[in-house]
Amino acid sequence: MAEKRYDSKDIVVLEGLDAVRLRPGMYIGTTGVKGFHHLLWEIVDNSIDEIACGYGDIITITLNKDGSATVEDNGRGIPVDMHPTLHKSGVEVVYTKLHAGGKFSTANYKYSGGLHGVGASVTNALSRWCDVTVYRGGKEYNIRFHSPEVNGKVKSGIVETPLREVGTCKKTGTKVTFLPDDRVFGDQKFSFETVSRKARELAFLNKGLKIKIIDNVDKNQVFYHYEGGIADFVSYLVEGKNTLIKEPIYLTGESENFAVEVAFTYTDSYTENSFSYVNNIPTTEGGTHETGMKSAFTKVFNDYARSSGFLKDKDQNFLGEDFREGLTVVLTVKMNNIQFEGQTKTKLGNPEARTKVEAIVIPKLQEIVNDKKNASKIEVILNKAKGAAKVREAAKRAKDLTRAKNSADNFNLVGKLAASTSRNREKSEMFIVEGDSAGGSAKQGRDRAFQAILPLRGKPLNAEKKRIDQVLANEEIRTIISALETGIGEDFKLDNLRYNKVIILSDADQDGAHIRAILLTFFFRYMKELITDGHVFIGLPPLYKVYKKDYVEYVYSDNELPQAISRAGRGYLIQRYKGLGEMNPEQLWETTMDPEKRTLVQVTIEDAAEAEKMVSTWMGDDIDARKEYISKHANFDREDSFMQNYKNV
Ligand code: 28G
Repeated sequence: MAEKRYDSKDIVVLEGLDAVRLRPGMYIGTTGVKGFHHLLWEIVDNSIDEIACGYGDIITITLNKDGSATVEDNGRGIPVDMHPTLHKSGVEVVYTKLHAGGKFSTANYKYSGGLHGVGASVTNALSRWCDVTVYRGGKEYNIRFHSPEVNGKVKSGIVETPLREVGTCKKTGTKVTFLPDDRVFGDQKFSFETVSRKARELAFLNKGLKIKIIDNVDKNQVFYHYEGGIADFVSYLVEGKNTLIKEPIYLTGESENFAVEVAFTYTDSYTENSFSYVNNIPTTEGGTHETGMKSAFTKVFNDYARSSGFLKDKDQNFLGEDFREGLTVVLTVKMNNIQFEGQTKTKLGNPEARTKVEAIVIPKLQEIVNDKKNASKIEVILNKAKGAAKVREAAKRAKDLTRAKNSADNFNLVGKLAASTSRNREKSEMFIVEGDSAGGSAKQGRDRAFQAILPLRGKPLNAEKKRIDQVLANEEIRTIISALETGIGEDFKLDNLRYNKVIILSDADQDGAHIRAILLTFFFRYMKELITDGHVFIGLPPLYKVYKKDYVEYVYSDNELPQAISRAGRGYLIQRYKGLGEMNPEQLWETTMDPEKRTLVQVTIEDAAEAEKMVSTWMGDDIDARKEYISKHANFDREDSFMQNYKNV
């Protein structure tokens, strides 16, 4: 491409900076931490644009002791010649003119073939002072802006020292230092953590870009540089997880003024982890570009599954979601005139993004799946989708069955649930109890107004190789679903919850741990909010009874046993409870169910995620992995991590 000549006249502009100070929120969203750091990213954006145009490769960000920040790049340097109509230098125009309608940043004007972001003037407007040095054509230039108070009114970002030549130099580039105005932001400081995190993201998103951060306040520094770009990003995201594909799959393509990059891999988890961006801006709510990518994946993988015979004539196509179980993907597009939608304006709305992404990704992905070298990777993807589809179908069957049962008999709940008599949801609890005999004791010992009991018969879930789909088909699980009245999956409605606490009571042994893990996995996958909203608990039955005549103490962990013994004094006896079933109704009530005395562990989403991982290993096909996992993690005694930080609820 022939080198274009740019001059200050190329800068399109207009509108004064006082408007920015009047309503900062219009330009930077908030004047909180985010907006404060946004000042920095507006400047860094210009460096990135310059480097993306092919000029320079490194950005240095310095956090200074006086609270200011410095950004330097080794691009061409902002033009310093006079703008023909504005009669100002290019650099002054960049720092003092606001593009009309620059609401919520500048996003609309990037990626238009080297047009730099128009946000630098916003940063200047909201700074006490802003100092710009340009290294260009063998000379060093400086211009300084400030925001003084004149007649009780702040003048935003006006020239303090006009542009002048201050020396000679060999290098080229731009260096900007600015001090965020405490009259706008209060006494905030740049956070090395925050700056580093965003800088790393930018380094991932802009392959080859070097970013160095120097913190002169807390004496810290980092450097980011990723030759693999978003492929390295994906590797970073799956660090510490079990990947099913060694190296991430990467593809890229470009049509006129539209560029796409995709990198992805699969892990053994069941959740999707996707990140998308447009012009380096995160699209947290997704949008048309994501839709295009997803439909490209679905089409290409389904076509391949069909043509390779993985799907037989009688088989249905996979759904898109089947291909996203365990998927970690990063998508970035670069385009013009981006439109944001959604609750937080982080959803790409441009309809053409969908078709353009499809038009680029479909043929590139076809090339990849048809490449013999990738055969084993594609096999992994298809098998993962097959597993996902199986679970999806089983879940649907279970749901249909539950619906059918619910409508058939609305009041007497199915199975062996002993419902509570009060309809007070706030106070109501459902105990899921391991074993018929403990279930029987619990039914007799309970406060029947508020406590419901669902016994899990014998070992209904004992088979190690049961998959979650089989679990869903299990009658007790279906009873849980209908008893809670919330529905599952997409239909889940927390507002309909019949029992405010769901309490799992299982034995303190391997089988008990297994049942508990399966139940948590079920809640994790199909009723996640039940956990995140704090409704799921583990009941802690005692392990020992230390007693003698006229003395009884229940002991809930091995740790506490010695003290209990010494409290009891001479002549004590110990009963060790091997299971809940050994307790009579009164004992079970007193030790485990009475809200005044019992100990419950509230299940966190992390606990449930861990349980899910355990169950998938437990039920997976890799027998060695299963054995290793069980011996490593399944010591469900009271000293394990799960029981460590229990609290009374
Ligand atoms: C260090 C902190 C922030 C920048 C440049 C380089 C040019 C430029 C910046 O031009 C004017 C408007 C639209 C093209 C462009 C230099 C062409 C030739 C530049 C930065 C001209 C702005 N020579 N480097 N702006 N554009 N670095 N770093 O701000 O038409 S801003």
